Amino acid sequence: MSFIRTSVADGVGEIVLDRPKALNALDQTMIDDMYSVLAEWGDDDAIDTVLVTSGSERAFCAGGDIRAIREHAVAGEVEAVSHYFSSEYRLDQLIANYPKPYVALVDGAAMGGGLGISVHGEVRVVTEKAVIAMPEAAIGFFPDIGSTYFLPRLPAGVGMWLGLTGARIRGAEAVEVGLATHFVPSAQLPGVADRLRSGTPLVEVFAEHRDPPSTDVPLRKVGEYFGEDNVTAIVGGLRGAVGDEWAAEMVDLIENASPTSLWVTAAMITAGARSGLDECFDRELHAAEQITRTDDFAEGVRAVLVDKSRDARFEPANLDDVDPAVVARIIGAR
Ligand code: QUE
Repeated sequence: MSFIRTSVADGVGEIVLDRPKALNALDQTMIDDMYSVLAEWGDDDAIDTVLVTSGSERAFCAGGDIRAIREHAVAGEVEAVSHYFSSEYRLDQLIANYPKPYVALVDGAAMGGGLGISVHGEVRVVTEKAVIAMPEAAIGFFPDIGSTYFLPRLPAGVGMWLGLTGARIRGAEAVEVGLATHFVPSAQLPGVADRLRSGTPLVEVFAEHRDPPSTDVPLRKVGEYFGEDNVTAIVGGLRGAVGDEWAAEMVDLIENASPTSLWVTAAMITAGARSGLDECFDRELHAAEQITRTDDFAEGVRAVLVDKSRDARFEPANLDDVDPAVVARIIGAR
């Protein structure tokens, strides 16, 4: 049994993510299978373009196999945890440096690891059904999959906003902030996919899909509130915005997250702004190995994904009580 399907026709290699019961969350076998086929296709002259799609109506890919990682971490199986993240990030790096066009069609949820196998590609097509987020701080983890490279390169404050709040954005918004490259209405996506599969040049396929619908991403507010590196200052600014409903919603989202994760997230995004992609992945691997050993990670995954009770009790419970030395140890002094 395999959770990806592959096919080749007319110069196009297609990978269909097919683990619908887990919203296509990437388990170790999917990562290994995707890496092998992409490595092979990269050198195959019969393949000009790679297309990645989902066999699920609801999701492109919900993330990593976080429940399995939690089990390994709780059992002290640190090698399995390291192996998982190093192979996931190696796959993302292969996609980031892919020698031919890599096209992801995102017509449902794409979160965490799902962004790792789409955003690093050259072409990211989204629809109005795309739901995009980096929600890891709520499970005692942090935005990884190379996002510490691409988040700080989005418009002012957007990366910090998405990383700290886990806010969900839709397809048109993803194009507006630069996470996606093309918007296609969901009803037209099957036609676009078929034209891509028949080898129609990308410029031709997307010629009539140049303008995404307008959005109401509050870019001005995002820049104002999230345009700094200090989590306490960001939350202080949001709390001080009396009468601003949007700011209050963002405070609620942030309060749902692990305080330690919030500090780690902000520090990783800040550091990533001045690092190349490889350095970001190295830093993320170190941080992922460290943070998965914490009680907050076991507790956050329990509350959100295992029991689904959403009642995580993080320790410390307040941002101001997080020990900077703990954060420094997680991100690694480099
Ligand atoms: C943060 C995450 C993930 C998440 C929720 C978060 C994640 C992930 C899933 C997920 C969702 C549904 C499934 C599944 C996994 O949710 O990485 O198997 O059926 O994979 O707040 O990082």
